Amino acid sequence: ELVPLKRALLSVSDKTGLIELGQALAGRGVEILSTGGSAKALRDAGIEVRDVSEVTGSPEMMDGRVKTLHPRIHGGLLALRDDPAHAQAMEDHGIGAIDLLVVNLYPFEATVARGADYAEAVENIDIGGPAMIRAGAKNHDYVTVMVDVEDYAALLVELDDNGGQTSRAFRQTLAQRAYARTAAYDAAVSSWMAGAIGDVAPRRRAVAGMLKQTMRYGENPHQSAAFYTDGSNRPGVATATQHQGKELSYNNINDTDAAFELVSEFADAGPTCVIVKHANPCGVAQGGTLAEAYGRAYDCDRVSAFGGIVALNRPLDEETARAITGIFTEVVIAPGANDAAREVFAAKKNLRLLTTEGLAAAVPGLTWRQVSGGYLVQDRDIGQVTEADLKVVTKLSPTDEQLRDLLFAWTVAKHVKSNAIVYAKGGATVGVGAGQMSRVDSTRIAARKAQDMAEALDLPETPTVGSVVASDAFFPFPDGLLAAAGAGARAVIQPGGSVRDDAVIEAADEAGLAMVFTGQRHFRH
Ligand code: 93A
Repeated sequence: ELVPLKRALLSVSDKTGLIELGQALAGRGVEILSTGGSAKALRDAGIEVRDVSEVTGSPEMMDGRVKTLHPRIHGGLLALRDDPAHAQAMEDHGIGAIDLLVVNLYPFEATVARGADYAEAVENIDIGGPAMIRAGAKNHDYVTVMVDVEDYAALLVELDDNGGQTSRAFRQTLAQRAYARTAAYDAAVSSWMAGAIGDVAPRRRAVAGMLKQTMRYGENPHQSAAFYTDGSNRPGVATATQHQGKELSYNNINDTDAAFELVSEFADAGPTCVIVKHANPCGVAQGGTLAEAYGRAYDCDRVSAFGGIVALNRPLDEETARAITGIFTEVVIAPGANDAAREVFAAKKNLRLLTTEGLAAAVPGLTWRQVSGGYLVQDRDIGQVTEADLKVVTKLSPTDEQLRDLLFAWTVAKHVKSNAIVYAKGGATVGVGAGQMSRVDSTRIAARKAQDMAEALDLPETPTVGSVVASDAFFPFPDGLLAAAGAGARAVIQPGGSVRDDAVIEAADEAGLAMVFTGQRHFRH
């Protein structure tokens, strides 16, 4: 568990903090090995250092291309100290254990960023550094690896806390960071090279994950595209089994993911169906059976459902399969499908059927998107709200049935592009307004779509009458709320938190609405 720190190898391009670290280590009696420039800097500061070349008995050569690539170094990093055969090999070959590795790679990214020519960029691809980092990180049972100046201080705290030793948890954390660094480093090299040789095809250029499929085109026919798995093997579109139909397109995959992520919110609920179009749900419903759930989801917006993606929260059965084949559908994804259902689908050659091993779990993770010159990274939105989180802010409280619908609408709204407005009634959406720049527009569009459906289906009244409404973020003004009331909504769920909350609550009271605040927002862009 706790490993004493006796011997360290310091080899850094960025020498920030090096002297302080060297002094602190030497002060703790740690033997320091180091490469050319790093050794000189330490020595100049009066710190005792052994040259790596002296340890290896081999000079740094080929302009430094070969300096640490030697069994005395890699054996010292990789040896399992407690394995008798490894210990014997160390003795036989004069290999000393290295307990701490501090490496800061050749500044490849900075070199290409300042517009260096091809030869200079190549010369700045560090080979020995990543090799040592990967070796030490693999052997984190014994070795501490630091690749970031920012971590130096934490090491000293760790040593002070543990009497000059490091804990396994500490070494693991640093090993994970180490692999993130070498992965990003090689990604930068590959990405620079793709640009340098003019090859920007996604299937060759993308470097994260494993290539699963190259596509005929991307979001549009003039864009090439590829699909990668991330190695997590989690249930989802990337790991699903496709039973029939054409190859999935870029947009199919994107939409199927949106549908599956949303239906997975209902893992513990009764039969639930989601229909997605252009990454937004156009119908979500629960029912006594899966077929009923599908029918109710379809009735929310029959026009948009045409050519949509259907996701189910339980295995596809025959009755549901028949209902789905009533219209043109691109993809169906479900955690399984029985033989009878598959037989029904077999007659529809183009319909893709995907089955997964269960639903997607709401586990923490990261999402990222590209912006010009960089990436935006954030936690996945796995925020969930339960009845206990809700705060009633109006004179009227929602009824039990309204409460169920409010939470249902809220969950759906989380998966609708902002500004999101979702009307629901009896466990089914009856109007969805997505992706508008103004919240009041989303409110009106959702209500108008419900009106359209009422006319198309010849319903006695618009489905939004007597409904509840969810808003993914607060109403900044009473206008959106009043538009929802005008459409017949009787209860409202929204995060709250606007400077004009008082005015919005007052408007709700005047309109005779019940309103609850969640205290949590679900923007989605
Ligand atoms: O040229 S290398 O790929 N060959 C090596 O064997 C090697 N060992 C360490 N680069 C190598 N390094 C890198 O040298 C380290 O990653 C670090 O960035 C740099 C430190 O060199 P110096 O101590 O001479 O400044």
